[in-house]
Amino acid sequence: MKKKKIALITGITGQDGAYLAKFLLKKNYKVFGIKRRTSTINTSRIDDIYQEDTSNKKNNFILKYGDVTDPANINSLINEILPDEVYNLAAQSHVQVSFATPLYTSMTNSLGVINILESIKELRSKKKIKFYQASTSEMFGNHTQKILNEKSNFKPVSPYGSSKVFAYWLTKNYRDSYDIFAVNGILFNHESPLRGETFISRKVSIHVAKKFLGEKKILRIGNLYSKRDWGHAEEYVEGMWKMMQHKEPQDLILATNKSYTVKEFIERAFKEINIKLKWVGKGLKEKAVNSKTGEICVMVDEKYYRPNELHYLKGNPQKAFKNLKWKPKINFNTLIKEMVHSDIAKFENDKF
Ligand code: NAP
Ligand code: G4F
Repeated sequence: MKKKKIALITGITGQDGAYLAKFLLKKNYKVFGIKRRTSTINTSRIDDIYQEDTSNKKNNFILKYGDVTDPANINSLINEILPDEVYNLAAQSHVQVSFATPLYTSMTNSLGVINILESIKELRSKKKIKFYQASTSEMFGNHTQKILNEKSNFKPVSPYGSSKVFAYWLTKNYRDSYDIFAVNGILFNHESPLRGETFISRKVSIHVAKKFLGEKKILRIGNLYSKRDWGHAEEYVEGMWKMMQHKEPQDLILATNKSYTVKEFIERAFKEINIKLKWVGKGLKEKAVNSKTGEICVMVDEKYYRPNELHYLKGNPQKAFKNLKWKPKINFNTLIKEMVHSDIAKFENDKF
């Protein structure tokens, strides 16, 4: 019988970690996830696949406590598990928060990568371990180029983006220097019902769902005019895996090649609950009212502006299509529909 492949996922409790773990279990992998100790339980995204009994040999999903900033912990876990593939999804992944916590963000997003790559390097005579790094479109910063590709240069505009550029180059350095199969997946924004609640897409879908269920609050929002290339996380984790199965390690973009403003996202989400928005005012005074009733639905709030903004993102996924046969199918409208209806179902029985 063919031996099961072993995957180790950092960032297992996050959006992508959860989708990737489920995807790999379906592919018959044994999956280990690294989870931080937290004062309140934060495993809701993976509770459906978690089994407590670690002695059961049929249990293919195992959680280990750890933190990518702790080299001793990472080294001992990689030595103990001896994975075939490591997917490094752990990050302080919120761009606005990275302006408030630049050092912590860099320790996790950059130095954490060194800890993993060093362990893989030290083990390479014993086992060839493949490495996936969760790189990001945020590395590109503001460009005049309308569609970004793998050759576009990096000029990040946030501590988060800068920390990820460092990690990108480390991944490439270890690949070139030590012949490690190490790849950067340069992923544009991807969302889902499992998206963190403070990212714009989920903040909006939760707000709209609660409004549908009777809540009266106003949605307070930052920059309405930045544009993002929004895909679905479930499709993107398949792309990660495909990159790791390719014969050559390659850094590839995953994106939809479509771009929409935050404003368009909000309009589309309200439309899902049959509210047509009418925008009035400008700048910090801009707001949206229900076009039928005049009720204020959305207001701009300076609190959500960033010290610097990445205004526009659109990626060209042609290379991933050609080399991996990876192509996103879920479009902007379908993504928003799924997110809003999932949150309506989630909050239907809750009091808020
Ligand atoms: P997410 O939901 O914010 O999840 C981040 C994960 O990293 C969580 O499990 C978090 O654990 C964990 N983590 C944070 N600091 C850690 C540390 N020091 N040690 C170990 N684990 C740590 O992010 P995501 O949306 O799933 O994204 C996954 C990865 O892809 C991230 O690296 C992100 O930067 C990158 N990325 C995301 C997108 C996107 O649009 N989603 C696009 C491009 C790249 P806790 O639950 O304990 O906080
Ligand atoms: O949803 P966001 O916070 O995502 P952002 O900054 O694009 O970063 C996400 O995508 C990156 C890939 O490009 C990832 F690497 C990163 O880890 C993360 O997953 O914000 C999207 C846009 C921004 O322009 C922001 O200024 O929405 C704007 N925005 C307006 N009001 C807001 C808000 N963003 C948030 N989070 N909250 C607001 O109230």
